[in-house]
Amino acid sequence: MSNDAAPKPSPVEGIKTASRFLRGTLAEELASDADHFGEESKQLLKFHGSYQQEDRDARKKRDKPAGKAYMFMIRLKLPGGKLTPAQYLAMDDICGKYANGTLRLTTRQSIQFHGILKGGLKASIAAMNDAFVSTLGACGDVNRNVIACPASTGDPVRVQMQELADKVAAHLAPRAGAGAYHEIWLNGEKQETFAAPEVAEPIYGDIYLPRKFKTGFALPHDNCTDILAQCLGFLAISEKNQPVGYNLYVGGGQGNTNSKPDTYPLLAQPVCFLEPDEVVPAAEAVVRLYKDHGNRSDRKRARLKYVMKDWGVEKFREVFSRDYFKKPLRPLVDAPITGLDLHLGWHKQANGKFFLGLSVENGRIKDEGSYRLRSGLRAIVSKFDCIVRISTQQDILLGEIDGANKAAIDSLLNEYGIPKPENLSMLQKWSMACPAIPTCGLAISESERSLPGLVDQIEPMLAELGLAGEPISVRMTGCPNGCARPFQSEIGLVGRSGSKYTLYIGGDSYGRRMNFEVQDSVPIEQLPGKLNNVFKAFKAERQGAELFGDYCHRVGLNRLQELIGPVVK
Ligand code: SRM
Ligand code: SF4
Repeated sequence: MSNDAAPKPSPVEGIKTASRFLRGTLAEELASDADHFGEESKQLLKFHGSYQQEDRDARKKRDKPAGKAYMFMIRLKLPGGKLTPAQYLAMDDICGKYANGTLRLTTRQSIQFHGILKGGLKASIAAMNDAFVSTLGACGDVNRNVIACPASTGDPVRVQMQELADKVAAHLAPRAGAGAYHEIWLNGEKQETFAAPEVAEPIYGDIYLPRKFKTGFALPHDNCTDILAQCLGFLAISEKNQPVGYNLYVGGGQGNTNSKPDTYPLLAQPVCFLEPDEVVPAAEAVVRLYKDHGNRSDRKRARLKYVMKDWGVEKFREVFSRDYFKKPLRPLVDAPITGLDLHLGWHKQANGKFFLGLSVENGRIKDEGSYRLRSGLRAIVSKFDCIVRISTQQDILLGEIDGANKAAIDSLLNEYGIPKPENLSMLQKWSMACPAIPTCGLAISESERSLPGLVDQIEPMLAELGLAGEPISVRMTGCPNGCARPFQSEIGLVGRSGSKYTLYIGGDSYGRRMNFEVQDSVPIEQLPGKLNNVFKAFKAERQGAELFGDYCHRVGLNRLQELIGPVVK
């Protein structure tokens, strides 16, 4: 037998090609009485924007091995995180009617709905589309939600960037898949605002991409979208506040698998400079390169970042330029990343109106006791007709607000118990957690439900040291897939098993650098004490206005390990 036989494609490859452009047997299974889908449909469902999940809390409570408590998550495709007031209010209605009464803002500027039962799936997706919001391609092996700085400042650079984000999203949206989507969820009706279904996929073909693909836009002084974590990144270059083009970055990603040492997070590499009208063709060219060269046999090593890693940036440039972009590449413009804006608080727009950024703890919009964020947002959006933008830090921005209404909105925030950003700790504003348990099937530890308690313990430590005003990013995930981008944060806490986390320290607040893995399997109760040792050393040894992550990076891994000490058994 020959050794050089092509590796066997993964089973998902077969499911995609046999699916007749994402149809499979989804319609039949949707119509059946079963409370869940079979394995093949479960894979195809992702392309339509939904994940089959299980209520993991219910699993723990059950005393007999009854069937799983199936439920579904739906994720919107929302380029740039933009919603009109009517669309936001429709999404709020849907979460109350079909889901668990919460909206979950994501790290890619989208909204997730959790806890939908199979019987409510079709009605939910139809209601989203009635509000002209699609879910097609929010998940699956296609270009995912395109992210771009959400600030509605109205400056020419952001305006162009946000328009290009829409264009890339539309260009890379599934076309034949749109036919399946309309048939299954919308009774064949075509939604006028979305691209018309086609009979074939002009870019993806019937095999789609080897794996998920992620695109982001950012500015050098405002990397709020973490573009170095993206498969494809466009960094806006401007002259005299006018957009002149984009530096192209390729090959970032966070996910890795504990049992596979050949998987790891990687930062995107700078490739070339593009003029604005080259952005869409370059996006298509990178996607086509990935389609042809990504690994289709091992889904754990199938992301574009591994093509970049295995080839190196020089070979990538050569193949990209010759075979896909089909033009010589222009040299990069010198434009280092120098900042990141959370866009919280009141800001003036170019048209004289205002936008207000509100910090949403771990992206969860809910009503709980006196904290009535969901009702408060509903009241503000309906009364003042504000546009809504979601940030990649899981926060919400309300825009197009008349200056005369600012005071009334501030008093509504008080009435609904919604904290103003200036009254929140820096730590809370700079923290993010993924959903993890009870909805995520891949979680090995808690995240969204654990981080707030940890933040509560760490805040007073920082305050006592006079460090409460420092921007220190803390990102927690329930497993190493990295959904809250923990490997680029100053403090990353990654679920290892149960209540133990791997502790990472030393990224920077602007997403330019990976952190160090400092200690594995740290029990959660030991984390505050260990971190406090590092905060104390930072306080004593920082140089000038050095930021926490920069200090940690400077002193290095050995010093950090010395500071945190061994795990206490
Ligand atoms: Fe993620 C899988 C949630 C952003 C890397 N992610 C999942 C799933 C769907 C679990 C699953 O496959 O069964 C999670 C659903 C949990 C739930 O109950 O809702 C999930 N990911 C999320 C969200 C909601 C986290 C959040 O706190 O907001 C984010 C939704 C983004 C969106 O709106 O599209 C989310 N996921 C990310 C990011 C951050 C980003 O894109 O900037 C990453 C790291 C970047 C990257 O892709 O490398 C990320 N998610 C993953 C991975 C690892 C992929 C890999 O390369 O190995 C998985 C697992 C997988 O794909 O097999 C995953
Ligand atoms: Fe689930 Fe892991 Fe992503 Fe958290 S990081 S949502 S646990 S896949």
